[in-house]
Amino acid sequence: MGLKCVIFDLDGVLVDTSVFHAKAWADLVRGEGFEPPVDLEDRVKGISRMESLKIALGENAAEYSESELMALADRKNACYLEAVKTVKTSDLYSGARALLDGLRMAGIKVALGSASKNARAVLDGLGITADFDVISDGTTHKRGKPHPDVFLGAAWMAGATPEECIVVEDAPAGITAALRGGFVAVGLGEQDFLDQAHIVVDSLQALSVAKLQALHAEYRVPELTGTPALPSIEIPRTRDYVLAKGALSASWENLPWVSLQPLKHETRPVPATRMKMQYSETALYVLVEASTQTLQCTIEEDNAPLYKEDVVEVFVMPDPWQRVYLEYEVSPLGYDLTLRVANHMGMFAGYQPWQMPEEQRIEKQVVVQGGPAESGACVSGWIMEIKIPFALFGPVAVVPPTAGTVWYGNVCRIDTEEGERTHLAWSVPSGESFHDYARFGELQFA
Ligand code: B16
Ligand code: MG
Repeated sequence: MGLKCVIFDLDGVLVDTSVFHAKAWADLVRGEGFEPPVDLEDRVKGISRMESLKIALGENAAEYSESELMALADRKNACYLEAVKTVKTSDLYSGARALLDGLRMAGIKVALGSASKNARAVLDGLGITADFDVISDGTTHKRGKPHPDVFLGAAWMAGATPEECIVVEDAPAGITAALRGGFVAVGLGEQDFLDQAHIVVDSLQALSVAKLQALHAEYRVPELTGTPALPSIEIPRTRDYVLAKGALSASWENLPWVSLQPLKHETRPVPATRMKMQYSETALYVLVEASTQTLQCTIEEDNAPLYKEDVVEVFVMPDPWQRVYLEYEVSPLGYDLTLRVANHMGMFAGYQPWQMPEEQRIEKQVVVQGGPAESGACVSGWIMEIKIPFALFGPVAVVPPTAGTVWYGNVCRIDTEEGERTHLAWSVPSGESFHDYARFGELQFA
């Protein structure tokens, strides 16, 4: 399967309009009597207009109503559009013209994947609108990066799957979006800033059609071919309830099960494992049914390394930008471990115990089926139901989520039989670690 389409980000990849965005935001914020963050330009790259405004205002955003914020965004946009009027053909980055021509001659589609609602005005100024087979931008997709929407839309319009495309991006949020969508991601800029990318180059001049084809062949993820890039689960709303010992809530009954898959290196028979989710005004509920033959669970205390034995692990990451997520582990005996993980693409700030006041505590119940709840016992499986209060995420997300909110997460499991460990996940990571948050699935609150 060859390279069918190259998707270019706009601001910072084809032209240096990032400075226009940053200046317009800084002028606006100073006009309001505040000082913008020093790293404003980097932080708004690829981020949608309203999210960028909140970054520019910082905690001062709380002083404004929604309609006032909209008015501020409109004012910034008017200034930005004034600046964009000056964009001309000679502003096109070096190497762009040759690359666009080369792709055209090679029959590879050229797409734009920009979060900007003003992308067409910029392309027109640069005189390159006709070079694009497909334009996917902020006018066609509401959610900006790090959501993969604009890239998935570009691939779809180009008649290609994500695995047949390459994304070229200058912003960390854009690289995350590309990886989330299952694309090969080429970073344009500095290695340290874009370390998530498959490869980073410092100029478009370093890219040619042959080089892009070689990168695509090297980094595309063959096992994703023909499958949706990332799973998503629609989480229905239910009334709030307290877990009842030994009895499951009737609200689970009509919800469909979703299966966990083995990680790609598994060769042994895979124990059937499935899960469901629902949410209330106050909490996310997760139900997991895990079949097994024998239990491996010698640890009999909370906050211990449960992942060394049979375990179910639930990951919840409300906001990919925060790079902080919940990891909650439960053993078949009902012992648990609650961790707050700060992870920037494999750079961990340790695994910190999540110290919770009472109202943030995760409720759980575990039932072993077909045998006694003890390590070494022959059983048929175990069921775990948990209730994760949204209050837990207060510091890292807007809570509670409401209809339309999208968070990210995963449900994983390790099962041990005769000393061999089998790893399963709802959203299969690209490597062996469950901490591949760029490949967490979408939790869609209905
Ligand atoms: P607008 P890209 C992004 O474009 C910019 O990098 C980002 O700074 C801007 O806030 C966003 O577009 C929305 O732009 O206000 O013009 O709709 O990098 O995805 O091409
Ligand atoms: Mg950009």
